[in-house]
Amino acid sequence: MGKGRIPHHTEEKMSQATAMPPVKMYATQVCPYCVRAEQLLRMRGVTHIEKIRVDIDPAKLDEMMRLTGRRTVPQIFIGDYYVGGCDDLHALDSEGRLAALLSAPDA
Ligand SMILES: N[C@@H](CCC(=O)N[C@@H](CS)C(=O)NCC(=O)O)C(=O)O
Repeated sequence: MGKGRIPHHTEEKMSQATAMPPVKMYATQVCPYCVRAEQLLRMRGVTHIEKIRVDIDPAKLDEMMRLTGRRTVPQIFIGDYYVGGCDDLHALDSEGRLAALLSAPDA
């Protein structure tokens, strides 16, 4: 690392913090749909996903069901915007609306 440079991972977090709303995903450890959703988010430039593990925290499962009315994972939020699950995320992307959401300062 060059003199005066900040570590790469810190730069990533900072650039996302200024350019993107936070991305939150309710998930379980074994979950192919969560992996698929995460892959798409990464492809669209998301460097940090706050993962909330509903399989190890029943209170978080309750919270997820209260907020979304659903019990499957993933359940994804971009800022305050509720996206839905993996299929919903892909649909949003196909409609060309995901990039706009990710670039909104406060979705
Ligand atoms: N159509 C949903 C499917 C999600 C799904 O089936 N997730 C699995 C885990 S990968 C799940 O939550 N299964 C538990 C259940 O169906 O109750 C999506 O796109 O998110």
